[in-house]
Amino acid sequence: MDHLYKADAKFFWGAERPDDLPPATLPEVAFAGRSNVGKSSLINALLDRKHLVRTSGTPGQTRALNFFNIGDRFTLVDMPGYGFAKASKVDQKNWQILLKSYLRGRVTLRLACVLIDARHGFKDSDHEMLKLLDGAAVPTRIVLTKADELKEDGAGEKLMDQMRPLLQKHPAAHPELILTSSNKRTGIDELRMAIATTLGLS
Ligand SMILES: Nc1nc2c(ncn2[C@@H]2O[C@H](COP(=O)(O)OP(=O)(O)OP(=O)(O)O)[C@@H](O)[C@H]2O)c(=O)[nH]1
Ligand SMILES: [Mg+2]
Repeated sequence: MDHLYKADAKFFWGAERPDDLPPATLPEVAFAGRSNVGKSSLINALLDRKHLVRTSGTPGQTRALNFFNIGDRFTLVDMPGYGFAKASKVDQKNWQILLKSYLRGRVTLRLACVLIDARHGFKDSDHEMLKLLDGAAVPTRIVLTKADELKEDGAGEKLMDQMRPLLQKHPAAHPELILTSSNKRTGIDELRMAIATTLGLS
């Protein structure tokens, strides 16, 4: 399975508008989540590259849908974050339109990974995203990020126990969560496996 992620990874398209998407060919996995939750970092960790995707401590770093071809077998899509209060109203509106139209209409989209900061749990904007994915019937995995920032032993397990019942309201969401840290590489193999299994790739 690991060779799937060790293949050549190439950025090939940045979409800033809904009418500017690349042709729908390979199966796609999209990474969504609030601004600064760690989407771009997690993609780098999955692919074992430090700087393939730009990351930043400043929220709102990723402004387009960025498409990466992974060994001509599948496509990873890094999305702009939502819930970024400091972005201008016009930018927020445009990103929303872009995210919605992509997630609702993309025939090759096989999996959405929705990232949640393990320190904060679900926010309203995350439930909105999950509702959108339910409506579009896009299989969804919830991925907790920044587990290395949890101070107490067992805090990750405790959070997952609290969140699991909330997932029952979201039919597109897989019932189990994945706890990760891109910094410490926790949960990366588990996420790799979940993606490969969903795409039917080995
Ligand atoms: N402690 C810790 N920090 C992380 C981890 N992953 C990402 N970060 C930090 O979180 C910040 C945001 O990371 P990004 O990967 O750029 O987040 P993003 O979700 O792509 O952000 P936007 O593109 O702005 O929506 C950076 O300062 C990262 O270094 C992690 O596993 N642990
Ligand atoms: Mg980003």
